[in-house]
Amino acid sequence: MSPRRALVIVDVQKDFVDGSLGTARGAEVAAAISSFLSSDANKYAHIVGTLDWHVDPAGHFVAAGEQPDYSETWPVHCVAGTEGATTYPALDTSAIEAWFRKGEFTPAYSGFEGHLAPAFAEADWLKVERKTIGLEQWLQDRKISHVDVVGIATDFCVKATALDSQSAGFHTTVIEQLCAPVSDEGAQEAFAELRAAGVLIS
Ligand code: VGL
Repeated sequence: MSPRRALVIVDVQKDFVDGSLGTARGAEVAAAISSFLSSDANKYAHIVGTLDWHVDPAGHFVAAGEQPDYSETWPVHCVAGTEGATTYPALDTSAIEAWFRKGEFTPAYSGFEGHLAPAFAEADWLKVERKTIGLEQWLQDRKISHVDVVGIATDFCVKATALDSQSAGFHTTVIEQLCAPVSDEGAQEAFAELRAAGVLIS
């Protein structure tokens, strides 16, 4: 069977570009993903996005008066329903077919912890708990064999998403030029870990 490829675009949200957790290359990467989509979208059977979407994410946000460690505790970011959680305007979202939200009530770095964003009103979403389908099942239902991962941040959510993708059995590639890291050092460590797990870096 010929490969069926999906593109997973991770967390290209305002807070991760120029908001409370901005990344040096976030804006450039958002634009680069858009131009990649204009030339290469037809390579993919499906294109989806993930969103960090926090309501009350248990210890993920730094406590009042303390400093974030930028590893487990972070400045407040991507609060559900706020401007900072929306996609960065330079990202062309027109080819993105479905959105998977993660992190409502726990820290969640991997898009595979996400669930399909419901089509009903925002206020209702906060009252229902994750009754929608997860990313792995969604991709399996569509007979996807190969997953490419791009987005923000290389060393956190891109890494976690690609590792979960590979261990769910999808042949997984991270496209380095379409990812922005929190730190360059972190990105190098992430690539080593990803390669060791069998993920391709292109
Ligand atoms: C992320 C830090 C905290 C990410 C999310 O999207 O990579 N990084 N929360």
